Amino acid sequence: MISAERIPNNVGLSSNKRLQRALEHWQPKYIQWWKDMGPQGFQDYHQVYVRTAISVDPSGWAHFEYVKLPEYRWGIFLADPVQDRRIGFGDFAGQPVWHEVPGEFRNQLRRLVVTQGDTEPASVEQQRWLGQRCPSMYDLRNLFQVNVEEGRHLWAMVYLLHSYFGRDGRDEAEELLARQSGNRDKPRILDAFNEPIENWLDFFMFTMFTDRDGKSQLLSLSESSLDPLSRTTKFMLTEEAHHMFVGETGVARIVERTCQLLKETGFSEDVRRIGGIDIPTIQKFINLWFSLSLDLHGNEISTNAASYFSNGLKGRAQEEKWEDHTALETLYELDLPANGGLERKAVPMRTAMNEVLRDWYVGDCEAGVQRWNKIFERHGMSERLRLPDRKFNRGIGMFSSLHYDPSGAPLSNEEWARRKLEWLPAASDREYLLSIMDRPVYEPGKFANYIAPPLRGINRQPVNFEYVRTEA
Ligand code: BYC
Repeated sequence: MISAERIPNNVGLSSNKRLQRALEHWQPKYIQWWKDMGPQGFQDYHQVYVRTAISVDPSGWAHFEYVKLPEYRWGIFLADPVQDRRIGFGDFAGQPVWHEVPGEFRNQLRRLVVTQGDTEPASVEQQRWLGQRCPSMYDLRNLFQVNVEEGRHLWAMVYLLHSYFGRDGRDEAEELLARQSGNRDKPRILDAFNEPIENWLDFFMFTMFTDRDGKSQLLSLSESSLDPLSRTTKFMLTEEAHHMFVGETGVARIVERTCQLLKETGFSEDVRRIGGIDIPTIQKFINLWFSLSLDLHGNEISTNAASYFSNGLKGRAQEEKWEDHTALETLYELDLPANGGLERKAVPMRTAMNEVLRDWYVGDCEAGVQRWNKIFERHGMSERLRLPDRKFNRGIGMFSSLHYDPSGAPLSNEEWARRKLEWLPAASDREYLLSIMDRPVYEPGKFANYIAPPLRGINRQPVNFEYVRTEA
């Protein structure tokens, strides 16, 4: 039986019979999906020290407790309403925001909500074996925190589908549990969410780069004229920050440990021989996940993106920072492939909205990479990590049929085929990573050899706190 107590919410669930009925039908399927496709081996006997939002105020928000994963209280939260909120961009700028879905934009909005919703369970599916290879109990707990919150983000999108999109919405909510990451017949919608995440370097890069796409897409959806969508995504953003923290600090701790290992051996050893992760491998995983996540922003020139903007469905990240909110007269300059080279062209700003968001995204990623490079500086080392050129390894957009190296130099098909594993993970790199991760570290306060401990624990607990415990 669905009750507001089991499902913390600020959407008036206890008085909304229609939503209760819809969730009564959907929730058991969700729990079944979570058990089948969620963290493998940690469903029945483990309690995890997680943050569970029990209300939106700061005390409810920072509530930590031990929970068995299937008993996590997935809730439905919206950010506080803004009085007299007005549409901030596009053709209807200045008009009051919508509290219901306008019929003419129903399909477009549903598509956006479904695409967003699809990524959430996909990521849980991708990560479901990682607990068996964790580098520490601290990391295990962080993985599960990310997983339950992605689950909650699915709930958020399902809330929108059930509440605002009628029968179609209910069908889409079921489909969100039917598609499966990497499944040949019923794959997840966006490509990056069909890639396996089998080792912890993949996981940290995913939470650094792909969750950051989550941030840029949620920022742009939080500008939406559809007020419930805006308020839902604003609330999701508060959780996204922790996911990127997990990714950024995870890679930082690997870099730190690699530097330590190199130093200990007087820079004379191949770091792999002493169980560390070498810098070229770290760089390859940056190249992979950054390029996959660039693809998630869609085509450089997109009539879909233009019409999302015109209709006020999806804005730019931090739309208030832009001066012209109609973007009707403005142009956007970008390099397009032409005659075997590149040509700088100006296109109508509205058609370039995916690229505008990608700009924001690249800047945000760049800042993170610079923070990693500070670790080398601190160790007095000259090595540096870098983002590959935007044209590198693209599967979506104008550069997807062309090849470039990480510095952006064009390559023939043959050169690309011959050299791509210099820049992207090879099967042997993955085998090596699995070999150093094959034994999980479950002892509190202990860390795998390839990663440094974090600077501090979660919620002011010590690093050696028992973040995951087995039921007596
Ligand atoms: N893979 O005009 P375009 C997150 C398709 S991550 C496969 O650019 P549009 C999270 C596209 O469907 C954030 N196909 O497309 C992170 C279209 O197909 P059709 C997720 C792709 O519609 C970590 C065609 O190409 N949020 O939250 O503007 C863990 C034309 O392209 C891809 C959102 O995605 C791709 N990568 O699509 C957990 C926000 N890219 O119709 C969670 C909602 C494009 O021609 N979605 N196509 O058959 C959107 O805003 C937009 O749908 C897109 C771009 C940004 C995805």
